[in-house]
Amino acid sequence: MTNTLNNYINQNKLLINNYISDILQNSSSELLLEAMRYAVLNGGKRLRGLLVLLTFQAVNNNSQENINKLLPVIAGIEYIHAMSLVHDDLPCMDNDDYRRGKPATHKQYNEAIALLAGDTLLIEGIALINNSELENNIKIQVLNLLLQAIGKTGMCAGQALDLEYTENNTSSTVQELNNIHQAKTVIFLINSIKIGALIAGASPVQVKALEIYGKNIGLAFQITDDILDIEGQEEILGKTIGKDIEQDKLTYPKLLGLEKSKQKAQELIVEAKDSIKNINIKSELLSELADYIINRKS
Ligand code: GRG
Repeated sequence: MTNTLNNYINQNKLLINNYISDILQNSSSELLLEAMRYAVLNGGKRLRGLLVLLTFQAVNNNSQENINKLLPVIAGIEYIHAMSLVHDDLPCMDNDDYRRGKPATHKQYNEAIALLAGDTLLIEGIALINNSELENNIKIQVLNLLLQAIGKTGMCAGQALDLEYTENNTSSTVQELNNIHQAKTVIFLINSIKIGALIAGASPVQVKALEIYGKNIGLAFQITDDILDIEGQEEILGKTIGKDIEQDKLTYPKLLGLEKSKQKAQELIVEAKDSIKNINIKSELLSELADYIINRKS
């Protein structure tokens, strides 16, 4: 990763984490609050939040102005991402004991509290955006993009398809796998980008190009996730590796092999970077982030 991107990520991750730590307070249940804070503040790359910020700033010519008005949106998105990880780790889902290098929330507390902490993060994530100071007309569009990314056409559907495949172990095609990845992971990444673009007042041409960027980095991100499950180092990745093979998950390496999967991810990143070259935005950091997506170790 370049120094510029590294500094950008570190500085803004700190901003996001401090903000979440400040606002995630007060619940009628101390235990619930503790589990929610554990789930959302226990590490993580903050990729979705950073995509909102990076896109907003790229469209706005790197302006530092108005970052504060984005923070509730970024935090809301990160709450919802964290809740998806908490639920994903539960025994009835992917059944993983570790997340972000620490015991999964249901291991640190118990399954019931983890379930409730996830539910509450989802509710509070939406509430954060609902109570933000965005203009009403923008706010409604932001909420719609978010809900579309996680509901019956998004993450929940993707997770259901994933579980269905694993249970039935039917033979599958790359197209079917792309549909699962698209719903489970990619739409959330695309819509985080679109949310940043929308708040920045991007033109329809810019939004379209950024959407193509998101689709490409999103799929490359998920393919890299599949590759890291085979080649990653557990202590850097922060979660159990080899789960996909153990559970006979449908993945890119399973369908194409490791080398072809890496090649595909690389091609997607080239396409992603090309798509945002000529749309009159400050695209350098978004381009660098695209490279980081496939070179990351965690
Ligand atoms: C949204 C209501 C609602 C329910 C969630 C459990 C579930 C339903 C969905 C699971 C979705 C899931 C876990 C997708 C995997 C996405 C993925 C690759 C996560 C890892 O993301 P990173 O690497 O994580 O950005 P960090 O830890 O860096 O934040």
